[in-house]
Amino acid sequence: MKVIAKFLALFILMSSASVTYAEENTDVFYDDFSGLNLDSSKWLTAEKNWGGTIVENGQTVDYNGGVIAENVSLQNGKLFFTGCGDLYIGAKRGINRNGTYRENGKRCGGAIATKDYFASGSYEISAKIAPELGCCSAMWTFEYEEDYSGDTLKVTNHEIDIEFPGRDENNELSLSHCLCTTWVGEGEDEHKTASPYCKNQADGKFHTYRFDWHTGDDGETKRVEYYFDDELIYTSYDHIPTNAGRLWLGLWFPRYWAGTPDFETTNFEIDYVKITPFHEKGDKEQNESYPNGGWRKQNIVRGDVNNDGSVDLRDIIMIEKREVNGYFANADVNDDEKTDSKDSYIILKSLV
Ligand SMILES: [Ca+2]
Ligand SMILES: [Ca+2]
Ligand SMILES: [Ca+2]
Repeated sequence: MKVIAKFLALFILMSSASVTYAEENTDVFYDDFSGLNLDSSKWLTAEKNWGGTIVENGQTVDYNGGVIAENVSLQNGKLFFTGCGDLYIGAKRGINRNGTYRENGKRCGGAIATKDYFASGSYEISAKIAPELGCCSAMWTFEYEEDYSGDTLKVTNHEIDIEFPGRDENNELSLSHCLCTTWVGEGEDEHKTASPYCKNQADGKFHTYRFDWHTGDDGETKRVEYYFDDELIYTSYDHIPTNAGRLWLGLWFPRYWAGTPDFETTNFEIDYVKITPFHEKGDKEQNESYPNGGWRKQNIVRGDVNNDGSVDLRDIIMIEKREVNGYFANADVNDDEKTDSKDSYIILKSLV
């Protein structure tokens, strides 16, 4: 009984602390990724494939295995995007562009996006990028429209990117450089990419990635300023988006410009995300053509092993009795492709 009373006291303390915080920050989006699961009131989990095709054994196939919900997990207050490389032989299966599952999980990553749309503002992400070449650690805003009213299809693509790896002075792949791109469309003359030097970002430490997006206002020129660890590394004044977009975070496998993923798995980790809107006059409403496509319909609920909608002791007992069956991803809360007492312990901790 003493232990329960202690847990109860701790629980009350924690709940009252979070209420105070929420009241002070009505306009700011913030998530520090505590708990076992993504906050589904804030985030969508992507399940889709992009990045082009290659010819393999005479067949045209998608180059990568897309992004899947199984590669998105929360542990110890961090959000993990797992990337499965060419040497991966585990149980996960990637997804093709046509929605079918692949034979293996190679070149398969994970991605999420905010449910809400944001325009001008300061976007700050504390992250530890994947230290491997062959995959891309990415943070980006995105708004996409297709207009069929004229003779030719007109695509609007308002986007701001932070992508690793970048390119060094000799055009070699580099994790000490970052691709910073601003977009308003998909044409060659509708985006601008720079690859500034930003010190070694694959040093195994968390760094703060921030961009201040100005859509234009009295005394504010349209521009995007990129700050890493509070140091200005680049400013773009060209092709600056104005339409509100979703903020995406993820790890994926580009076909030609990131290198070869000759590893089993790697991780892109996020500690927190904070968006502080500026509400500048240049902000425009979003008008996305496909806002509801490409998301995981039924979320994986980590810890809810028996899939009854709640995480409790019954779920822990199922793991201890090795009865996880069809809900493997729900039970494998630490994403090590095993279900054992390590998972039960994490779930137990989450209940107090
Ligand atoms: Ca955190
Ligand atoms: Ca349950
Ligand atoms: Ca596990």
